[in-house]
Amino acid sequence: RSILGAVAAASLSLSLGMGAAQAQDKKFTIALIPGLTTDAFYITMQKGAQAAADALGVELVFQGAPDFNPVTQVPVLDAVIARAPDAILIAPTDTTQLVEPLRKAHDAGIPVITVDTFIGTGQYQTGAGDADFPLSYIASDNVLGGKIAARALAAAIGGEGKVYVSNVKPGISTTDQREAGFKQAMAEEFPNVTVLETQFNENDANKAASQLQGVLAREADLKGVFGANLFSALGAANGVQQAGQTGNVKVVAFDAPGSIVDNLSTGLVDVAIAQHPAEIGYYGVVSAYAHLTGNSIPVSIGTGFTIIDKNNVSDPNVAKYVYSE
Ligand code: T6T
Repeated sequence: RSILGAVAAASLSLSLGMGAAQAQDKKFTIALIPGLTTDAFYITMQKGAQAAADALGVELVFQGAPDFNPVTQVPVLDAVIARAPDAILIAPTDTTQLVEPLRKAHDAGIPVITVDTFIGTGQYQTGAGDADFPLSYIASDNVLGGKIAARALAAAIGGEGKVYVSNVKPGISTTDQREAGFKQAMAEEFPNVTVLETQFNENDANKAASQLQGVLAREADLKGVFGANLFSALGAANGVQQAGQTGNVKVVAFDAPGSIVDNLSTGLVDVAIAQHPAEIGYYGVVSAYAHLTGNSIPVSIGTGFTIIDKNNVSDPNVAKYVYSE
């Protein structure tokens, strides 16, 4: 390496506050614990995290549970803590039930960053001493996402009629916030839309499909449904199709796996709101690395959305946000 190159590298290291030897010699291990492993959203997040890990020479460990549930996620977290990684990135599956399990990591000196979901209020590093110990929260703006969904569904149904939210279960920060944003926008902006009682499906698309048919049996003039995450949306859309109501009952989907996006052209799904999970994973690893090399990091990082419908779905700049399976 030229002297100039060495000087440039050294001054970069210094300006970022990291010792050059530390930055070059230590290979960090960063664990990523998703909400569940078999979900295109988290598979896409893993890809983004791996891209950052490769660029930074970090070892990424991806370890999760087969379903979105604190009962199965906490043992995975305990096993990861026992391996003493240099940092933990986690999508906590419950705002309260993951607080004490994650405090164990914090008490063991392992930095915690939450990705996608948060614990407590999601306000970290406030000095409140409750669930404020994670260093950063990296995610979509889920309240805004719910408002976007409300506006899209209201437009699809012509601004009036009955709709409901197909959701997972209370206690998950992301889907709680999407429902809140959806209801707020409907109440403030669309007085002629009636939002019926939320149907909770425990992240089971089959349950979401039968709930759609149940609501339709009770409310024959149902106009639309907002699926607040991948499995809620997929199930609701399947329910509409099975009921022979494609195009009559409008579907706005949060998340954008191929199985949802493929249904835009058939008219079964009107709009898919793609999150940018690869960016969440990427910035998760970059932030952990920055912290581990002596830099301060933002307490929250917001990633964006891409709104997909039948008119833009084949644009490569849109299609690149369809999730990996
Ligand atoms: O919608 C995503 C994620 O943001 C949410 O926290 C849980 O569900 C998904 O993983 C989709 O299945």
